[in-house]
Amino acid sequence: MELRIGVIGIGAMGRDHVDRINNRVNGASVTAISDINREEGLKYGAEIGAEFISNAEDLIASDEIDGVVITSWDPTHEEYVLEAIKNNKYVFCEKPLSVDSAGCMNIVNAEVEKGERLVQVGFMRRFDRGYEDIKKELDKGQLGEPLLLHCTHRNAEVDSKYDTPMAVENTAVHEVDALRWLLQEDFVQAEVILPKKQTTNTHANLHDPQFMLLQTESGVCIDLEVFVNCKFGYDINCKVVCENGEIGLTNPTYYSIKTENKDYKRVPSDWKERFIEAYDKEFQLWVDGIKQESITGPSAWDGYMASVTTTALSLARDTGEKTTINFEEMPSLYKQEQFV
Ligand code: ISE
Repeated sequence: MELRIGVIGIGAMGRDHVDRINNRVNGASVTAISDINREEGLKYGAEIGAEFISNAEDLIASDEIDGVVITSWDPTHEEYVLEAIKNNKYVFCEKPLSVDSAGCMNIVNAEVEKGERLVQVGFMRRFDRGYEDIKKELDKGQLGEPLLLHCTHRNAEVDSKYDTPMAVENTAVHEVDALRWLLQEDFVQAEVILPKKQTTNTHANLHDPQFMLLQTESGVCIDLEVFVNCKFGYDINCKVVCENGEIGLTNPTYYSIKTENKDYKRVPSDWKERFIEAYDKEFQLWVDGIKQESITGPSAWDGYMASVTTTALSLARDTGEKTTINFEEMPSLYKQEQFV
């Protein structure tokens, strides 16, 4: 049976997910969409053969929808996810699950009250072949205990709406989730250094680059450079220094060009290119999970833990001090698949 998916929010990310659900993921297609821009929604709906439902709550409640994808404006995520849970609908929500930790906790509580997982959060890095392979190697144990991680998250450039807090909330949040999953540990301390020397390619509301430090429960130290106007491409690096060796990501490239005494390799232009396979895999897992009535991808609890960590990073940046990360106890609903 082909699942009927409704997508709320048809900006760039929403359309990207519509394309993958309709063309690359098996077993589902987008049959309805909703967006605050009625004219765009009607036009796009006609283009992809999906019904346009102007009210997102009506889309969520519809008997003709088996799963909901939320790619709308961040402040609307919490309300739509809660609505989906109320209507017993499986829901895939792009990060952030909510704009704050209290909002994420509302979702955790609603799911716990239902007694089953309905929510998957869009942390796609866990599905990237590079991170998966690093995790497998670390789990084998031959490299010994991880001690330090050196990471970079570089975007070629950002627009003038991207400001200083977004470096944590929109960008570093990916490392926050992926590294917690990789190390199978929670973070306990955060610090942010705003280097005095900034790139001239930034603007008044954005401090760029930023340097972030996290420490896990067992004492693993992570440094993360977030540099969102690096100019040369989308460059994601993660090196794990262990007792008996080092393991790191390479940018997936499928060819190199040799010319004029140089050897060129492509650097991806953005996250949609760099993580295309990871996005496809996360959606296939979600669709298969709906069919099997068992959602196993990143959970509402993972969304909450990412939020408490980014909140601490933001506070650390604003105060210039090391900040302790505090979190609630994990409900048993999430225990069996913790860090899978
Ligand atoms: C963007 O929102 C994303 O989610 C990308 O993965 C990230 O690399 C980028 O920095 C964010 O702005």
